[in-house]
Amino acid sequence: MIHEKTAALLNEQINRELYSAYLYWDMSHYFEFNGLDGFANWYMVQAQEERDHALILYRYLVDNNINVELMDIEQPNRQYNSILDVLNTALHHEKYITESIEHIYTEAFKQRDLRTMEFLNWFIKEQTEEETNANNMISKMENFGNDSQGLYLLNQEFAKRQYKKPDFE
Ligand code: OFO
Repeated sequence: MIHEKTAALLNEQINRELYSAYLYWDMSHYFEFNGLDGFANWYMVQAQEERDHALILYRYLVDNNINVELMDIEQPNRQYNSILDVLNTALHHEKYITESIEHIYTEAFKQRDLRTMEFLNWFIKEQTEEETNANNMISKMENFGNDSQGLYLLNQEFAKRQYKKPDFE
């Protein structure tokens, strides 16, 4: 039995994941408009993954007979002043999402809700990957992105990212 407080937090997390999708879609658009189609691809794939995260949460709640409420999705902030500004915003956002997941886990733990704790383990692992990816993007940009040739190569690298369904069982 999922406690109503935990259910409400999971419901809110659907919205946070959809906002993540919206945020990365907006970042993709920023790069599209600045001639960096590889970066744009990387963030569009990320947006697709975030939508999947929302769907995984949705399915968990519905399968546990919880009535889901889909909420308004906030408009993302579009005022980026550099590539690094976008990449740092992404890292900052992922840290916020990690805290949010950990908060839900803590609530589930308080309620002795082993099922939800087990469910959230996947998200906890995923957040490590999300933060690592965001950190790597920043390091690569700082190390190699300062001249046009380096930026060109990074753009080519990021163009290779392909969407794949999450390995959630
Ligand atoms: Fe859903 O992990 Fe990023 O936000």
